Amino acid sequence: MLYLEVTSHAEKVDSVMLYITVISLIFLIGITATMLYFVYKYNRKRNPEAKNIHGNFWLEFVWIVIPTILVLTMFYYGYVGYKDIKADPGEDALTVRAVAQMWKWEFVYENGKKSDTLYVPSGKPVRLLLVSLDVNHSLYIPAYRVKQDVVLGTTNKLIIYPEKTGDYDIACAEYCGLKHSMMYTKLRVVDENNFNDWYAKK
Ligand SMILES: [Cu+2]
Repeated sequence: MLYLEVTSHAEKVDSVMLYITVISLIFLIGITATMLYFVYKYNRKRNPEAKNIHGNFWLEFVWIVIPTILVLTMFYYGYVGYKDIKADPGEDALTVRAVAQMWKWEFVYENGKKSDTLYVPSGKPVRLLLVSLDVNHSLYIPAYRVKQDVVLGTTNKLIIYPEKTGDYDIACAEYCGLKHSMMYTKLRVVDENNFNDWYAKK
């Protein structure tokens, strides 16, 4: 790929993106070429009299079946990626409540620990429970290719699988007022020992 992917989910999302872009490009070039060819072939000088065509079963069959199959494959790959961030990872996952409010994030852990940075251990799934205290927000981690709305009155779920250690941006991706564009924080992925030390500290 063109740039480094930090999770296998990000890799999948980028592949789907590439797949859809390539199919769209092939159609763009094909349709434009056909259109130009028809403009040339059927202009008034060459074809002074218009002919009516009433139908062509096989042509219609092909242009319905091929796009349907292509769109279904796009849907399938999208669905596989969607399952990653929605299917519950089970007992050994770390659960963190992500609390959004104008214009900051707070992360609350199972032992009561609170942080404005999202600390997570690498190699362990994290179940984020997203809640809002005021208006709608959206938790967006560009490097992970995940984004989920944080809706007032509901608890939305987002599953992430941190792999490579490092710092990654977390942004708010739903316009939520004056300082929306400053509603940034970090996802900090550390190895398990470092995480346990941090987690145990008051
Ligand atoms: Cu926001």
